[in-house]
Amino acid sequence: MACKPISKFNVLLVGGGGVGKTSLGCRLKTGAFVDKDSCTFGVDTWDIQFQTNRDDHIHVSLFDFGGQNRGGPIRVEQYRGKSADGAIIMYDVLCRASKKEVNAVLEDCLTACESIPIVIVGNKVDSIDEETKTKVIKEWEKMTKVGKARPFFPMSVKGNVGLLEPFQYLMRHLTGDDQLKLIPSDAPDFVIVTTDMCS
Ligand SMILES: Nc1nc2c(ncn2[C@@H]2O[C@H](COP(=O)(O)OP(=O)(O)OP(=O)(O)O)[C@@H](O)[C@H]2O)c(=O)[nH]1
Ligand SMILES: [Mg+2]
Repeated sequence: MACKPISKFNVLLVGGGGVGKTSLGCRLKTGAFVDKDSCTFGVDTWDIQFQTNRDDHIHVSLFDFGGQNRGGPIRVEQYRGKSADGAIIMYDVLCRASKKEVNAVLEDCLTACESIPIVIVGNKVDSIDEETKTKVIKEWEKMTKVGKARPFFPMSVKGNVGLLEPFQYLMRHLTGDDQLKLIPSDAPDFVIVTTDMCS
């Protein structure tokens, strides 16, 4: 059966060290959550196919940057080199230092790729209670209203919660289709279709 052509987008996945970026790439690609630290050196690429409600797929090259290295001009050049269509800035809701880094990372992204859509993800919400989670969301909503932040999405890679939302936001923006939905696969632990059926 003929498949519709696949839209392809490049997305930066950036933020401090240990916030869960590689865990997200791995979860989306394989369905697995690996509960151990393994620091990324340089940048890894995760090629992921998202199934959509339009009966097609969207291919995302997700560039997972190690967060241990400093930002600045080299980082900006590296971001620029990826011809990014969008970016996800991740922090760890338990780690103040990683939250503080968000602004600097946002600036680097904007310097490298001026007009791309950018979202912020607060990962590891499995480690906080509902009340704290609501507070975190409200804080970001306030900042977004006064133009000091970008859309915010809570996530738990470990708990498989909120993985699709930031991508759906970016893909809606990039395709201009605000009805677009990314569809989770039926398998309970797999959120994404990763087959290459249309390639
Ligand atoms: N509790 C909890 N732990 C998580 C979650 N996501 C990732 N982790 C853990 O956080 C640690 C760091 O995860 P990584 O994915 O390696 O973090 P990273 O952002 O890629 O780190 P760098 O490569 O150093 O930039 C690992 O021990 C993960 O198992 C989550 O949603 N909840
Ligand atoms: Mg990593």
